[in-house]
Amino acid sequence: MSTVTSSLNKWQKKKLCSLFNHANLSLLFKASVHGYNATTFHQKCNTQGPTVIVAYNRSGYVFGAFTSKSYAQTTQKKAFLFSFNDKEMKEEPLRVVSGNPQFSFTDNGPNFNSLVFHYNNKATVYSNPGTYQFDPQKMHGNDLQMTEREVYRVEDCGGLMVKPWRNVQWNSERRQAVLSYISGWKPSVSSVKQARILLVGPVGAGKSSFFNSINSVFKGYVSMQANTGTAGTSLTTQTTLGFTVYYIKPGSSVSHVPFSLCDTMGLEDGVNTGLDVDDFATILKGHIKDKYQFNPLTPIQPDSPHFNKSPGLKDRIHCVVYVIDISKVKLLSDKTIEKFVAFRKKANQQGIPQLVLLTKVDEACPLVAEDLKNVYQSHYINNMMEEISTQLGVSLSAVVPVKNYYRELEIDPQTDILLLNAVVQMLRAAEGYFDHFYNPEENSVSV
Ligand SMILES: Nc1nc2c(ncn2[C@@H]2O[C@H](COP(=O)(O)OP(=O)(O)O)[C@@H](O)[C@H]2O)c(=O)[nH]1
Ligand SMILES: [Mg+2]
Repeated sequence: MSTVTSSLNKWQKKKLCSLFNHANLSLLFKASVHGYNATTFHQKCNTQGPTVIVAYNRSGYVFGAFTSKSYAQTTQKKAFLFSFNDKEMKEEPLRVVSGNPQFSFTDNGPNFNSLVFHYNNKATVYSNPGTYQFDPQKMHGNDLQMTEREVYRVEDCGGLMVKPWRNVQWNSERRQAVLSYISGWKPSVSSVKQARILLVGPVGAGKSSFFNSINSVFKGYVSMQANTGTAGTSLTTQTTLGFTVYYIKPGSSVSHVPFSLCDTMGLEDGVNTGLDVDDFATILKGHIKDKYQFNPLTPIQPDSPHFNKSPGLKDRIHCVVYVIDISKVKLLSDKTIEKFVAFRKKANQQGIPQLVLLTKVDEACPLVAEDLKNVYQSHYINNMMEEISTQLGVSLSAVVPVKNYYRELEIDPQTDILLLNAVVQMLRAAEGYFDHFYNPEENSVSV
């Protein structure tokens, strides 16, 4: 049997693998061997789990698309497009157009609305940017004639380390102990009853789900108080543009837990979209009141009824948490990173401690999906935590992974423990703010 070999050169393979944390790419289909034939294509590729399709054109572009589930599977997939070009190695060696899966599967083959790689049994692609807003020039140089097309199965996440690199006690005693610790925690400043924790991150990162999850841990049952879902679905403006302060009341108690979670609109990277850096700074200082609706075109004005003119220490943000989907760490655009860095600068100026919360660890690594206790043994999770720590310039100790409740009906001790550990880190960070930046004698913040 002849071996079908990949047309990717070493550099191209490395670039591509970096998107999948050095997963193995196993070649399933190659047009020059199997033909530009839809029947063979479907036979070889339809039920292969995560795959990446790669097209090569005469102009030297290598471009394609990833889907997280089998082509033929109708349940929701994650998908993204990518493109690179040998000639541009120095400038923009790899471009990724991320986004919600806008994918349909037709007789022709996978359609990433609208980039169709297998089209009319010919060596051409159909390209007409639709839901995926790609620039055709950058994607394929407007050259739709393919010299080759391949499909690879994306395999594995790097396996497990022998020992976990952070120690977590996964038993129910520990869960109870952490719950009691948090419930009994108090800010060291008497005028503040609750640490105010701000959640910021791209739409769909899991900010609202994180609040729901923490609320569920304290309630003792899964509660979906905050609306969740990704952009493009039936979200109301209130959910996408609002600033909401959430307080949590444990099921067994009359008083609230000693922290509140502030959910904000998404941090998108376009002009006049997403949370503005000035609005962010205004939130940090405590000027923005609960239920404010952001206007991406203009920052909040001091005459707004939602503008608190003289915020106290209790209204300020005591800890900022950047929420990021862990499987998107490699896909963050330069613009998004720049925005995070601008936010970090503002928070640093005000001496506010910051953490990174990496969500969806279950989705990112199958070994963690199988058993959450593998979270600190997964090479993939470890790599992503290190990567984001470098990208955003935060120490690794400030990066915490979680799995949110998002489809479960019952809480589960392991999920709870990881979530509670994240809260402990947030409270410790907030404590640092009170210790370092608050002068009780002057009753003021010294920044
Ligand atoms: N697998 C998985 N999915 C999650 C997790 N957290 C959130 N999600 C999903 O991601 C979607 C977007 O989350 P959401 O909380 O609305 O994001 P937000 O825009 O940051 O508030 C939700 O509909 C959930 O289905 C997680 O930890 N694991
Ligand atoms: Mg939300």
